[in-house]
Amino acid sequence: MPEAKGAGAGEKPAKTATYDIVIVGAGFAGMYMLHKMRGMGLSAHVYEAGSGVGGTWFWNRYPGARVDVESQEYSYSFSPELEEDWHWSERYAAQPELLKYANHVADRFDLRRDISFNTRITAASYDDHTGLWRIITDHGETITARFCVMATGCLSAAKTPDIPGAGSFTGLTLSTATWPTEGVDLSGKRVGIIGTGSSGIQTITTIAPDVGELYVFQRTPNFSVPAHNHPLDPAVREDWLANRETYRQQQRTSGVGILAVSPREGSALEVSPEEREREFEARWAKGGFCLGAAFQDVGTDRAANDLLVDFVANKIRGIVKDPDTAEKLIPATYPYGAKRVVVDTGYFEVYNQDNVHLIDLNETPIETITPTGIRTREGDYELDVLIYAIGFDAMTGALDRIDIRGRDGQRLSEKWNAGPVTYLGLMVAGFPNMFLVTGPGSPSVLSNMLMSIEQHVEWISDCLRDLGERQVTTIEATPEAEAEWVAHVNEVAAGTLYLQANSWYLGANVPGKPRVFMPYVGGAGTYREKCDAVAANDYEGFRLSRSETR
Ligand code: NA7
Repeated sequence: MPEAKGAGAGEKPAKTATYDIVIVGAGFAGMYMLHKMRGMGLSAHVYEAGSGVGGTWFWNRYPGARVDVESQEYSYSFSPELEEDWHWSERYAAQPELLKYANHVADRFDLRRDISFNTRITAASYDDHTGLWRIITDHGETITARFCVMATGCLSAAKTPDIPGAGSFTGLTLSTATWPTEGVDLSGKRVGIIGTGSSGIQTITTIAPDVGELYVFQRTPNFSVPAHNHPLDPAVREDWLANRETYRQQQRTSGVGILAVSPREGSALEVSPEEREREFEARWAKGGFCLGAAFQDVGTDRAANDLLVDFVANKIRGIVKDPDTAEKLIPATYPYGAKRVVVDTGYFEVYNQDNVHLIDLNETPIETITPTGIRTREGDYELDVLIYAIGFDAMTGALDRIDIRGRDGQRLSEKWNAGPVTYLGLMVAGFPNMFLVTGPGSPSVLSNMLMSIEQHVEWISDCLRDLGERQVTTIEATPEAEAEWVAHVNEVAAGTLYLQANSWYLGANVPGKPRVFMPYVGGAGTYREKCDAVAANDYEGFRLSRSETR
C-alpha cells in the first residue's frame, strides 16, 4: 500500500507516495503489468496521461482505425476465462471494439483503482544513494518506487508537423493520433490529408465516400494489401477456443507471433513463375500480412523481393483506373515490407472516385500551409479541414519526452544520442531497476504486440519474484552485455532488406534522429528463448546486488 507522507507545519502539502513499482502507461502493457504485480502481492501504481485505459486504442480514434492482426491473435492470452467470455465481432477489430476490450479487461480485473488517469510522468530519476526511483507527475506529485516499468508504447509520441506555415491554417486542423472523442462531421467538406501510412490510408478509405473533395498529399507511396475484413465466423472462434493452448504455444514460438502470416519455406527465385504467381494470388486473396511471408527470401533477397513488388504493382494497376494515378501509388524506391505494410479495406479503389485527388509531393512539394489550405509548387488547394497523418517518433519518442536519469544523473536521451541501446530491449545499463516493455532491441513492432507485451510483462514479473526470493534489490544490465546485444540486433538487421527504406523502424521519419534499426528482427520465438535462457543462467548479462536501504 502507498505510504502518504505528511507536510510540515506551514508547508504546502506536497503529494508523495511510495510503491514497490511504478508503471508508466495504461495501455495493454501497463494494464497487464499491474495485474501481475498485484497477483504477486507487490504494491504497484499506474500513471496514465489519458483519461482512460487502452493506450494506442485510446488515442487513435480516427475514422477507420483498425488493428492489422487478426482479432483473436491480437488479444491477451493470460486468462482463458477472458478469452472465452470475450467475443470479437470482426476478423480485424476496429478501434471502438479494441477500446471496449481494454475497458472490459480493466473492469474484469478491477484495475482502475490503482491507475491515476490524466496524469503525465514528466521525470524519473534514480537515486544512487537510496537505490530508489523518484518519479514526478505533471501535477507536481512525487512518487518513490524501487522499480519503474516504462509501458509507454512504441507508437505513442505523435510527431508535430514540421511543415512551413503549419499552425497558420484557419480551418479545422486534425491529427489522426489525437482525433476528437466526439468525432467530426466531414460530410461535404473539402479535406486535405498529409500522410499515407496506416493512419492516413485507413482514414482516407473511410472518409472518401462522405467528404466533398479529398486531397491526398503523398510523399512516399506505401505497400498496402487487402484485409478482407468481415464479421468473425463463429467457426473460427470455436476452433480458436478448442485449440487455444496449441495456437498460443505456436504463436509464442513463431517468428512474429501471428499464425495467420503462415510463413512458407523456400525461395521465390527457385519456383516456376506460375507457382510463384499462384502463391502470391492465394495470399492476396487471404489478405493481411501473409503476403510478405509467401517465400522465405522475400525479406532478405532483393531479387526475390522485386518479384513481390511487381505483383503488388500489377494489382494496383488493375484496381486504379487512371494509369497516371496508379503509377504514383506504386512504391518503387524501397523493398516490400521494409516500411510497415498497410492492411486496408478498399484503399486503392477510392482513387476511382471523382472526388479523390492524389497529389504527389515528389513532383509538387508543399511550399507552405496557408490560412486557407496548402500551397504546393503548382498551386493552392483551398480546404475546410486539414488532417495530419504524419506518424510517430517511434520506439524512443515517448521515453525521450520524460526526463529520465539513471546513475550519476545520466540522461537517457543523452545516452541514446546516437540511437537507443538496451540489453534485450528490457533494460539499459546505468538505469538500474528500470524495465522497458517492448523497448528498442526487442521484437516489439515487428511482432504481434500483444504477444510481445505478455512475454515482457511475464519475464519482468518472474524476474522480480526471483529477486525478491533472493533478497536482491537491484538489477542492472552490464555495459558489456548491452553492447553485445546491440551488435547482435544490428547484425541481424543487416542481413535483411529493412535498411533499404527510410522507415520509422530506423528513425528516418524524424529529422535529426539517428538512423539506427530499432526493433529486433531475429524472430520472436528465438528472442523468447534467449530471454528465458538469460534468466535461467542466473540473469546472465545483468548485475544483481543488495542495497543497504531495502
Ligand atoms: P507512418 O507510417 O509513419 O506514416 C506517416 C506518413 O506521413 C508517411 O506517409 C509519411 O511520409 C508522411 N509524412 C510525414 N511527415 C511528412 C511531411 N512533413 N510531409 C509529407 N508527408 C509526411 O505513421 P502512421 O501513423 O500512418 O502509422 C504508424 C504505425 O501505426 C503503422 O505503421 C502501424 O504499425 C500502426 P514518408 O513515408 O515519411 O515519406
